[in-house]
Amino acid sequence: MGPRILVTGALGQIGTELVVALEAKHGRGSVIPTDVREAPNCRILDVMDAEGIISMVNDESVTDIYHLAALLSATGERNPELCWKINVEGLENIIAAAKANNCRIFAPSSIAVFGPDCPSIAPQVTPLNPSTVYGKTKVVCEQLVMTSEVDIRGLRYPGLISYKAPAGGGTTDYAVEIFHAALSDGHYTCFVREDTRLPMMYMDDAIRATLELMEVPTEKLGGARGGYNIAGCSFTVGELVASIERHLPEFTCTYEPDVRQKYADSWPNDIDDDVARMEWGWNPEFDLDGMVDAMFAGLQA
Ligand code: NAD
Ligand code: AKB
Repeated sequence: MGPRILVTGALGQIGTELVVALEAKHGRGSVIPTDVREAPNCRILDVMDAEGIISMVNDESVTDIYHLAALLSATGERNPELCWKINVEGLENIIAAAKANNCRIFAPSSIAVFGPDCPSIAPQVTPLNPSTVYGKTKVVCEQLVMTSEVDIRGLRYPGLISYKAPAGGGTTDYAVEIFHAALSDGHYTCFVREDTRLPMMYMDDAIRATLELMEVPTEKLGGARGGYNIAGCSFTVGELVASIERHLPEFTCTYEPDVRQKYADSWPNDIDDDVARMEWGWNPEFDLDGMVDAMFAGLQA
């Protein structure tokens, strides 16, 4: 018997690509995509519905849960109570169902766990004092991962860049929106300053990291299991614009920072991912230009 894989939040930016990758790896019938929103080939599952999760896990003999349902930073700051409920209580509900059925869980964390007191290159182990509610929920989720008796693993994803699904209400969304605006209008008005530097990653690297982490035998994973730092490429918006101009020399970008500038400023510039590299061989493939080339190839195809 192969795995039976439940994916929550499957219609989001990551789920759209992770479901396809899991189906390619384990077979189409092995994956059960779910979301609170309706869509073809996706079952309705609200992660606030504790009983509903237990029933689905039981009825479908689920062995692995990829728990992607969450509210991201910008949406979360607008709805702090809902963000806490969906992110923290949602994970608690998933853990309860997994415990009763001996399932493994993948529960992603974020660079949002770091706060303004973090060094500009974030170490794996450092005080976690985020200033956003979203970041606080991710710190609590990492603690839940480490204190539950279930096999749960997490990655501190950087801002993820992809073309197959829109970004889901985060601060790093500008690095996705800019490509669509560049191709449709030749211009983008960016909501953070030109010199804003954040850790980012192309989606293919993020999906590969996720699949690789879930392959590692439990005994090989250390204290970073709740959220391994993984680095992709780190760049300023100005550097991103320059890379886009290699494809579109006429492209222009202007800057009108809004409240999301504050969240971006509270996060580190880059990530030290030595622990992930040493413990399970993490190695990113996409640098800034490689990511930009892949985005243009994907969007123009
Ligand atoms: P997203 O916002 O694109 O997708 C989240 C999905 O969850 C949506 O399809 C939404 O409909 C669904 N959802 C919301 N409330 C729900 C509920 N109550 N029950 C079930 N589903 C619900 O998010 P994403 O970018 O795919 O992120 C997935 C995970 O990865 C989240 O935990 C996020 O914090 C983390 N992460 C993402 C990024 C990134 O840049 N995308 C970076 C760091 C961490
Ligand atoms: C966001 O900007 O909220 C997300 C994240 C880095 O967690 N992309």
